Amino acid sequence: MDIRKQFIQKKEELKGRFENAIALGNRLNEKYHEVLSIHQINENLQALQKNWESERFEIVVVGEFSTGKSTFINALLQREILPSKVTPTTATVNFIRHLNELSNHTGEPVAKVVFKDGKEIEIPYLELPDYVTEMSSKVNVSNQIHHVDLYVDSPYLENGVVLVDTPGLQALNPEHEKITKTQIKKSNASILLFNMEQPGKLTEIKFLRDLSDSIDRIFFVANRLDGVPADQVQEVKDQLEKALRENNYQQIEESRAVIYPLSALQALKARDQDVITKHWQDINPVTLLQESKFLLFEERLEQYLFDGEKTNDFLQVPFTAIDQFYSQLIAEFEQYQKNLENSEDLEELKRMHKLAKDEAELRKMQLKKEIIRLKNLFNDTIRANEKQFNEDFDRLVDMTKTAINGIVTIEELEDQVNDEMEIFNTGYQALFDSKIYDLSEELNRTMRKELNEFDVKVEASHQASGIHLQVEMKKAVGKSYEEILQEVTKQFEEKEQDLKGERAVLEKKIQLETELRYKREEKAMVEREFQEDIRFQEMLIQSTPQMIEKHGVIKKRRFFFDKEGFIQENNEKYDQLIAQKRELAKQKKAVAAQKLNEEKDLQLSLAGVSTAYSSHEEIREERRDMREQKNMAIMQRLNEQLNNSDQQLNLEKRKVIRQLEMLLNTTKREYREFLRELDALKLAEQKIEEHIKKQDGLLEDVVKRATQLSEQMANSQEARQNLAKEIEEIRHRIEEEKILLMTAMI
Ligand SMILES: Nc1nc2c(ncn2[C@@H]2O[C@H](COP(=O)(O)OP(=O)(O)OP(=O)(O)O)[C@@H](O)[C@H]2O)c(=O)[nH]1
Ligand SMILES: [Mg+2]
Repeated sequence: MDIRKQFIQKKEELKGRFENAIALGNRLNEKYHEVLSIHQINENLQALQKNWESERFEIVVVGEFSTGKSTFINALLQREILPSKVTPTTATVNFIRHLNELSNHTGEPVAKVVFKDGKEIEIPYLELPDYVTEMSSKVNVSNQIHHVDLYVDSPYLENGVVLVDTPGLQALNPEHEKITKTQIKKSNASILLFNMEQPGKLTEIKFLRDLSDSIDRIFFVANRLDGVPADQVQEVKDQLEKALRENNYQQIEESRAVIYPLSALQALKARDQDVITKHWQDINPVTLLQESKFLLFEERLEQYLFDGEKTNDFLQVPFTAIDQFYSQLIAEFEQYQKNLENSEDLEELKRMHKLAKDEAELRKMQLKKEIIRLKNLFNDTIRANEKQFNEDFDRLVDMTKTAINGIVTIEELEDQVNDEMEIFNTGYQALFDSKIYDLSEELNRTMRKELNEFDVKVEASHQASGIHLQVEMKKAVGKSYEEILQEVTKQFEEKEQDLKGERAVLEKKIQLETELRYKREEKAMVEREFQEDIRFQEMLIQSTPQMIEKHGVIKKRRFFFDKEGFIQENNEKYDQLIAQKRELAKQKKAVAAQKLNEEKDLQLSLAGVSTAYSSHEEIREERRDMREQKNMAIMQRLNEQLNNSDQQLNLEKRKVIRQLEMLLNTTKREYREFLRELDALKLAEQKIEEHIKKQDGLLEDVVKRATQLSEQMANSQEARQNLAKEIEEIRHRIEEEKILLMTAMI
C-alpha cells in the first residue's frame, strides 16, 4: 500500500496545484477581463481538473470459467464479496466500486442491476447470487442482465479503483464479450487468469486475438499454485511463458510475457478467516499469505497502477495542463504586449516550437504501436486464409473419402480410385488457386485500409503438386458354383463309393438270408415227410389186425360156418408197400442230409458277408445325411468366398484411405509452406516496412521544423527585450509559478 499512499499524496498535492493555478487565473481575470479573454482559459483548466479527479483505475479480470476470477477479486478485497463455486458461477459482468460513489448509502453493500432492456433495479447485497450467478432461479442472468454495479466499502477500492469480474470466457455471450473487451480496452490493467493445474489447454490466449491495442496492459496470472507440487512450479511457469511468447494470436513483447503464479484461495483464506476451505484451517495466516505468493503480484499490480508508466502519465497531466495554462496566460499577455508594441511574434514561435516537439514525441509513440498493429493485422489475414483453406480442403477430402467408402466392389474400387483422385486433384488445384486469389484480395482489402499505397499480387508460382495414389489390388480368386460343386463332390466321392459298396454287400446278404430261409423250409419239409413215412411204417408194423385190414394190407377171409374169423395171409402188396416206403424214407433222409449241408454252406457264406447296415432304409438315411453335408459344405464355401471378397474390399478401401490421408497431410503442409515462402508476402512486408520508413521520414520533418523554430526563436530574442514593464512583471510571476511547477515535476 506504500506505493498507493505515495500516489495519493502526489494526487493531493497536484490537486493543490490545480487550485492555485485556477485561483491565479481568477485573480488575473478579475483585473484584466476587459482587455484579455482569460475567462475561457480558466474554465478549460477547471473542466480538465474535474475530469482528472474522476479518473478511474479499472482492473478487469478474465479467464476460463472456474479459474478463480471471483476468488482472486475477493482476495484483493480481503473479503468474500463475490460468490464463487466449483461449478461455472459468474454469469454477468460485475463492476465492483466503492460505496462512496453512491451519494446516499447506509454503509451496507448495495448492488444495482442493469437489464439489457434498460431497466435498472437496486437489490440488497444478500440477493446478489440471484442476479450474478448461473444458479439463479429468479432470472436468466446471462440473457437478461447487461451488467451489475456492486458498491462495497473496501479500502482497496478507494481512490477510484474499480474491479471488474467477468463470466468464464467459454460462457461469454456476445454482449458480455463486447462489454468485457471494451472494458479491457478502456481499463488501466487487465488480468488474464490461467489455471496452473491445467497448463496445457490455454484456450484463453485466443481471446487476445483482437486486443492488440491493450496487450501492453494485460497481466498474466496463473492461479491455483497450491495445486502444483513445489518441484514442478518453475517448469509449469516456463511452459506457460513459452506458450505466451510463441502464441499464434497476438504478438507479446518478450518482457511482458511473464507469468505470476499464485493461489488466490490461500490469499483469501489468510485475509478472511471466515472463509471455509478444505485445508489450511490451522496454518498461521501470515505463513499462508506468504505461501500464496499473492503479495508478489499484488505489489506488482499496485506498482503498475500507481507507479507505472500510465500513472506517471496521469500524474503528468496536471503539470502539462497547468504548464499549458500558464503558457496560454503568458501568450495572452504577450499578445497584449505585441499589440502594444507590435513586436516580433516570439511567443507564437515558441508555441509552434513546443507543438512541433510534442508532435514529434506523439508520432514516435504512435509509430511503435502501429508497427505491432499492422504486423498483427497482416498475420491475421494470412492465418485466416490458411484456416479457410484448411476447412475447404477438409471438405474436399471428406467428399473423396465418402466417394471411396461408397464403392461396393473391388473392381469398382480399382477403377474409381484413380478417377476420384483426378477429381480431387482438379478440386485441389482449383482450391489452391482460388485461396491464393482470395489471399491477394483480402490482403489488399484489409491492408489498403491502413496503407493507401498497399497493392500486392499474390500469385501461385507453382502448380499444386497433386496427389497420385498407386492402388494395387490383389484380387481374391473367386470360384464358380460349378467348380465348388465339383470340389465338394470330389470330397464326398469316397464316402459315396463306400456307401455304394456297402449297399451291394447288403443286397448280397439279404439274398443269402432269403436263400437260407428257403433252404430251411425245404429241409423242414423233407424232414417232416420223412418223419411221416417213418411213423406210417411204424404204425403199420405195430398195427392191430383191424388196422392192417383197414389199410388193406391184410386180406380178410371168411371161414366156413357162420363163425366169423380171419385168416391172416401175407399180403404181397403190403410187403411191397413197406419196402417202397423204406426205400423212400432212405432217400428222404439223404435229401434231408443234403439240405442240411446246403444250409450249413449258406450259413457259412452268410457269416462271410459283413456290413454295418441292416437295411436299405439305413443306407438311404446315411445318403440323405451325406447330401445334406455336401450342400452345407457348398453353402459354406460360397459364403466364405463372399466374406473374403467383402473383407478384401474393406481392407483395400482402408489402405487407399490411409494412403490418401498420409498424402493429404503433406498437402496441407504444402500450402502452409507455400504461404510462408510466398514472394508476394515478403513484398507485402516490405510495403509495411516502407510505410514505416515513410512515417519515420515524416517524423524527421517534424523534428527538423521544431529545430528551425527554436533557431527563429533565438533570433527573436532581441525583440523580446522591448516588452512592456507591467506585462513583464505579470509574465514574470507566471513564469515563476511555472518554474516552481517544473521543479516539482522533476
Ligand atoms: N485450490 C484452489 N482453489 C481455488 C483457487 N482459486 C479458486 N479456487 C476454487 O475454484 C472454484 C472456482 O472459483 P471461482 O472464483 O468461482 O472461479 P471463477 O473463475 O470466478 O469461475 P466462474 O465465475 O464460474 O467463471 C471455487 O471452488 C474456488 O474455491 C486457488 O487458488 N486454489
Ligand atoms: Mg466467477
